[in-house]
Amino acid sequence: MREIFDAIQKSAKRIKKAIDVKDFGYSESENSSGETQLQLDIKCDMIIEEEFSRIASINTIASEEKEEAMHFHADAPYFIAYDPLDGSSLIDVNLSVGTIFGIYKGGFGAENMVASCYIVYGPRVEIVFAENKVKLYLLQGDEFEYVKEIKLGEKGKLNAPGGTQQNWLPYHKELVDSFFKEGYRLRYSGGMVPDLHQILLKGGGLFSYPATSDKPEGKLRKLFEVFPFAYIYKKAGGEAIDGQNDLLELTCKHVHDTSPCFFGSKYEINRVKDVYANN
Ligand code: AFP
Repeated sequence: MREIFDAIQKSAKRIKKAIDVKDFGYSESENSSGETQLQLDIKCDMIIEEEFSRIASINTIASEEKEEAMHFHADAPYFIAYDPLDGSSLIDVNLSVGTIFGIYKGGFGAENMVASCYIVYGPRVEIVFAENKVKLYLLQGDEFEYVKEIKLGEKGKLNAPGGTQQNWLPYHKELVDSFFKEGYRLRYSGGMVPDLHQILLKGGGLFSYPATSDKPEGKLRKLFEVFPFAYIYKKAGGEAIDGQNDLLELTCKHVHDTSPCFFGSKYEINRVKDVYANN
């Protein structure tokens, strides 16, 4: 695991440099989710692929930018799914973006998850790595330094509701509104990494990306986005559900499967469970 964390740190530094250029343009191709790929998305994907290809303990990688998984070492234990540049449509307006990694042992699937990690590229570059504990690291000069362990409170103050309101189910809208009536503040940039990072570091709250009328299975991808953050939130003392079920109990049939998802501290997730159980 140490060599995987080292490869993630090297990737973070290289991706930070790749982001800091004037013009990166769009490529001719689309990714597996049908989105036009930024040349930068492809570049970040290649950086991570290159760093991981040097690690003997990695069996297979799957990237949001690649249609199929890529095999490295047949007898090695680790399978890594990653989103090289999540929220890349926010780059041109200079909002924070991130990279997400789900680390699995023996095969992809929530039941095999042994660690997860994300990088935030904002005013500062930070890494959050969760194995048994959730640890925050900050890039200082050319090295990442350990900052602290992250723990969620029982209840927070922030509400980050994803998806287009027009397509929310009525009871979901009532749920979101009820948090605002209770004094919760809206915090939503449209980047999963900074939005969930903010809730984690401010001690709690709720991030939701529900089933909507146009996307009944949600938007966010299980292996690259949903499972990694579920692992981190649970290890930090919070919870992560699809409305009813623990996200880490869901199965995943295809590399690019999606799921509705809710991440938060215990109080907010219990409220979600109550509403969704009765609808
Ligand atoms: P992009 O990578 O296309 O910018 O999408 C970002 C993202 O997958 C995730 O980072 C956000 O949480 C989510 O989409 C936001 O989606 P909505 O704009 O539909 O709320």
